[in-house]
Order: sequence, then C-alpha cells, then structure tokens
Amino acid sequence: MEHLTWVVALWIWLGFLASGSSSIDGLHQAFPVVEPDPGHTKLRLAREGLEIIKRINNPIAAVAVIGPYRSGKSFLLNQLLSLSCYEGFGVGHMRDTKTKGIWVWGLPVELDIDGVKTSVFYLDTEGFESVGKSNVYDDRIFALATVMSSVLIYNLPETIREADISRLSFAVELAEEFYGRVKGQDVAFEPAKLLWLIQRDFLQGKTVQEMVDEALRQVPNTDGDKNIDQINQIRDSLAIMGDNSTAFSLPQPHLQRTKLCDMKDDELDPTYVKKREQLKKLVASVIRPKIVQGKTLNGQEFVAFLEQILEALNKGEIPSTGSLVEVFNKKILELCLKLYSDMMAKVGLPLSEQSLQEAHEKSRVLSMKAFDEQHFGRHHAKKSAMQLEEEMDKVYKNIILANEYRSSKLCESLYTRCEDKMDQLQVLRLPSMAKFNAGFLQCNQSFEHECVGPSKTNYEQRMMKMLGKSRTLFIKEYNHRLFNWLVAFSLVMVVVGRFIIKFILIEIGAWIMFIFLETYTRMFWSAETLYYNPVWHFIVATWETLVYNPILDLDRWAIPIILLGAIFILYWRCYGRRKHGSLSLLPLYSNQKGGSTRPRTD
Ligand SMILES: Nc1nc2c(ncn2[C@@H]2O[C@H](COP(=O)(O)OP(=O)(O)O)[C@@H](O)[C@H]2O)c(=O)[nH]1
Ligand SMILES: [Mg+2]
Repeated sequence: MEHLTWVVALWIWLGFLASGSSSIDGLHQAFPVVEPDPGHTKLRLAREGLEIIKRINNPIAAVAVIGPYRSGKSFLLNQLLSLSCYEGFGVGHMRDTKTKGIWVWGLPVELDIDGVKTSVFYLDTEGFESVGKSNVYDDRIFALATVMSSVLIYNLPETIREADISRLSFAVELAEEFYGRVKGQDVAFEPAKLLWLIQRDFLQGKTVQEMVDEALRQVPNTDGDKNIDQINQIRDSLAIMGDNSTAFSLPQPHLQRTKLCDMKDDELDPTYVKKREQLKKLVASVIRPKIVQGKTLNGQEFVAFLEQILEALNKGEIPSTGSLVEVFNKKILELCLKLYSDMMAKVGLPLSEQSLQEAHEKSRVLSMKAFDEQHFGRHHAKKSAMQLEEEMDKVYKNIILANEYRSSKLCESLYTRCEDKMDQLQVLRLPSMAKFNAGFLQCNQSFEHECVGPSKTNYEQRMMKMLGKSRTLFIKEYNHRLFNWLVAFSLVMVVVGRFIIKFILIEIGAWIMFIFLETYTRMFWSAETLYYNPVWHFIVATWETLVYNPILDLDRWAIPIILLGAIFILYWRCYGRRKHGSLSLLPLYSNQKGGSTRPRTD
C-alpha cells in the first residue's frame, strides 16, 4: 500500500515538472505581436504575442530595436538575450522568412528597477527600406515601436544619414506633443529613450557621441532648400531631446557574417563581447517601466494601450501624432463633457432663453477650462477641443428642446388654470365686477410671474385674448344680470311691502321701480344709455359693496342669509307680533278683523 502511494506521488511530481517545463518551453520562442494586414499597409494585432504579454502582472517595459532591413537587428536582440540564432529571433541569412511586423521574445527579462519588479520584453521589428511596400507601412511600424517601447534602439549599420534623421521626426513630434504637458499633470506616456546604436567601426577616430552630435548639427542652407530646412528643424528638436538619447557603438562581431550564428562567445571578437555586455548594462540602467497617464501598466493594460495606439496609427492615410493626441484626449473630453452636462442638469428648467444661454456659456467656459488644463498635446489638441465644443453644442441643443417642452407644459397648465378660473367667475351667482377684476388680476399676475421660457410670448398672447374675451363677456352678462336682479328685487319688495311689513309706501315704491325698469328703460333707453347712466353706476357701486366686501362673501352666503331672514320674518310675523304688536309709526294696512293695531290681549 505504502509502495503504491509513493508511486502515485512520484507520478504526480513528474507530471508537474513536465507541465512546468513545457510551459517555459512554450514561451522560449518569438511570437508575433503585430502583423501586416493583407494589403501590407496597415497593422493588426496578432493574438499569440498579446496572450504572452497579457499573462504578466508586473509593470511592463519594452526594448524595441528598429533600423534598416538586414542591419543585424534580430542578431543583436539574440545577443542581448543570450540566445543562439537557432532558438531566438530569425536571423536574415538563415531563414527565408523575414521578420514581419513586430515580434516579442516569449520570456521577459525580470529586472528590479528602483525596487519595482519589472518585466522587460524585447521587441524585434521589420526593417525599413524593404522593397515592394509602402513607406507608410514602415512609418507605422516605426511609430508603434516608438510609442510602445521604453528604450528604442536605433540600429545603424553604418553612419547616421539624413534619412534616419527625418525618419525620427515622428519620435520628435511625439516627444514635443506629449512631453511638454502642463506642469503637475500626468504625461500621456513618456517617450522612449532613444539609443543610437552604431554597429561596426565606421567612426574613423570619432567617438560615437561626436558622430551623433555632428549628425544633429545644423547644416548651412544658403539656398533656402525646404527639405534641408525641415531636416534642420528635426535636428534641433532631436538635440533638445538630448537628455533622452544616448549613443553607443558596437564593433563587428566577426568578419565572417554568415558564420556568426555558429560562433560561441569565445570565437567572437572579444571587444565585441565586452561592448555587448556594456550595452546590456546600459539598457538595464536606462530602462524604466512604461508609464501611461501616471500609471505603470501590467500585461493586460499594456495590451489595451497597444490596441488604442494601433487604432490611432491605422487611422487616416499616414500615422500621425494628431490621431494619438485624440486617443489620449478622448477620456478627458468625455469627462469635460460630463462636467458640462452635470452643470447644465443642475439648472432648473424651464428658464428664459437668455438665462439658459447664460448658464450654457458659463458651463461651457468652465468645461473648456478644465479641458485646457488637462488635455494632451501641444499643437494637435485643437481638434479635440473643437470636438468638445461640438459635443457640448449637441447637448445644449437637446437642453433647448427640453426647455421648450417644459416651458410650454408649464405655461399651458397656467393658462388652463386661468381659463378655469375665468369660467368660474363667469358663473358667479351674484356677479361682482370687483371680484371678477381681482380674479382677473391674480390670474394675470401669476401667469406673468410663473410662466417662463420660450413659450411665454406665445401663451401671453393667447392669455391676453382669452382674458379680453372673458372680460367682455362678463361685463355684458354682468349688467344684464344685475338688471334682472333689480327687477327681482323690486318684485320682492312689492311682496315684502304688502304682506310682510305691510307698508304701502314701500309697495308703491317697489311697483314704480318695477314698472320703470320693465317698461320705460326697455322702451326708451338702450342698454348702453342705461349702463352709462350715473344712477346705474350708483346701483353698481352699492351692489358691489354689498356683494363683494371683505367681511362676507355674499355669493356664498346669500342663500343662507335669505333663508335665515325668511325664517326670522316668519317667526316675527307669527309669534313676535302677537306678543308685542306691530309698530304703529308707519302707515300700515289696517287689520281687516279688528280694524285697529291694538295688540291682542287673548
Ligand atoms: N558583418 C556583420 N554582420 C552582421 C552583424 N549583425 C548581424 N549580421 C548579419 O547580417 C545578416 C542580417 O542579420 P539580421 O539580424 O537578420 O538583420 P535584420 O534584418 O536587421 O534583423 C545576418 O546574416 C547576420 O549574421 C554585424 O554586426 N556585422
Ligand atoms: Mg530581423
């Protein structure tokens, strides 16, 4: 039994070892990271290389070697990684397939950089000046290597030529765009440190630094040649980048270049081996983890960064710093747009057009200021700024629409409220001009005060029309109803004079009034003459004082009061008079039975 356990344990251990070594073995090769698309003008990501990078959790740094085709880039990388040509990157004379796109060595070198464990990837690139491909493609590879690496080794087989200088203009532009960002803010990404590597001994007594300096020195341009002028400008910028660039020379490893791959270190030129080791140390000393927007990147993030950059570089005809600037400003742009939208969301709608415009201006200026403080790119940020303006305008247009909608909703409801109120005032039981006017005024004022926004003018006009109509109608009805009330009043007084108070003068007065109203005014006076008559005004004034007074709203209380009055009179008639007798001061109708006003004693 014990024996069996041992066998199982050994078997598991062996299995573990095998799987471990196979995973290392699996990585002990180069993988494509970026490859050309079928048209061989643009680049696309290669899944295998990205998978390798994604697995890394440490901060990542990359060393990329660029340079002309067949300048010994792959060989150099193998030397830096201590790999033979058979295991490392494919070296020109050995394999038919040349390096296409960008490749990565599967096993990163782990370095301790300022106490941070960093995984350094080595990248091999397709060389330029290769025939049959567009220049734009070369530029894309060059641009991508420049952006993604922390150390960019520019491998030169001979001396520095003008073409090399102008090719570096992209790196210069990048450094200019992204490096000089407003103080205290994150840089989009630090430009790679440039390492001029001059292979072979072409130096003719000069040090390599002298050679670089000479190459970067301005050349006289007496004819004002545009091309020379441009290259002189790049020279200037490269010289400003001085801090960021180092020069280094490597002698020939051996004279027999085709046999290089079969040679061990002790067969190679000892100076070469020594210098190569120095170069390794130099690379290790200058390399820093890639920092993007203030943060180091792990494998996943590095791949995401790569995707972003590649998309930007593939955009348009030629790879440009402008499109990179756009990529980095995208997030800032979104944040600033959000800032604008948030500020505008706080503005309570509806608002008058002018106030809305003012709020828009204020928010726009603030978010533009925020963008100016944070954006990347010195010269190319204008496009992003314009885009932000456009986006804000779009949001503003929607807010304008929302404002119009809210304003019309609000004014509509106020209008309807007023209309209802006016309708109510029309049907008052006891019509009162003062009451109507007060309602009218209140309606008008509350509308004027509360209805705001673009719909105001429109509704104001409708409101005026409605109020005007309502008023005319009311006045017409008012006089008419008051007249009717007067007629009714005269009749009531007839009844009161005859049956209740039994005072003949009142009855006669009431009859005269009734006849006057019903015959004379109708026959000889038009409604206008009647209603413009001072007596009518007096009647109106009395009526108004009665009906619309601050103590009692007669419109509401008239019926209860009349009922009460009737009850009281009835009571007085049936009970009170029996007790106290009637007043004898007034000429009353004589009692038919007793003929006297004597109080009854029974
Ligand atoms: N003479 C000489 N040949 C080299 C040197 N480095 C590489 N080679 C050879 O140049 C050829 C192209 O090398 P390779 O690394 O494939 O160049 P790549 O196209 O830039 O990657 C191969 O035959 C290498 O053996 C060097 O420093 N001196
Ligand atoms: Mg190669």
